[in-house]
Amino acid sequence: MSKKLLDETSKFLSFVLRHQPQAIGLTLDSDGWANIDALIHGAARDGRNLDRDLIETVVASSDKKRFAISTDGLCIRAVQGHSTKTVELQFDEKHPPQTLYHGTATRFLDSINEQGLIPGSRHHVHLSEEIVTATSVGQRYGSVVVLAVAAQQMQEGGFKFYQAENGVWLTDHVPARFMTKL
Ligand code: HQG
Repeated sequence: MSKKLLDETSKFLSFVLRHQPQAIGLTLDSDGWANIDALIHGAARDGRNLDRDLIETVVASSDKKRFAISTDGLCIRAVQGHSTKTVELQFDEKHPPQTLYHGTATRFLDSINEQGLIPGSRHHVHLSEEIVTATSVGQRYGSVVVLAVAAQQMQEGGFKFYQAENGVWLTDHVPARFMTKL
């Protein structure tokens, strides 16, 4: 299987499992699970040739472990990053490390200083444990800046933190007073 096919399929799975399942007539349950046969069927209607082997290879090789297959093997979901309103993943609250990082573009800084970090179209603000990860996330939007977030201090102040299966940290909002520019 070529890397190109795996990358394209990963992007397609992110699109339908996080954002627009309806684009291929797919239904996700409130925990984000989609039936794999229905996914293959819906993708075929869209002219996309998915099969179980390809899906499993994408799940196993995803650099960020974006997807999970259910223990009975019947369903697949994205483990974080959703914008679709029909899904509400249940995350357990967790104690974050002292500092987490968020990579963004310099052109967003004025707005971030005003409003803090907000989820945008996704359900949460995404934070990383590693500066290098935050840097590559921010680079997607242009000239990158990494913000250090005083996560423990936030939690002591009543803010909630969650961690997705793939290690990405999630919170609802980061007020500007908890952030320092690196
Ligand atoms: C910015 C990738 C203006 C925010 C990554 C970001 C991540 C503001 C953008 C995951 C703002 C939202 C998520 C404010 C936040 N004013 N801009 N007040 N507050 N922003 O893509 O964190 O490869 O929704 O800084 O690894 O970039 O898709 O979030 O630049 O985990 O698996 O608004 O996506 O994962 O962008 O990335 P996004 P993100 P995948």
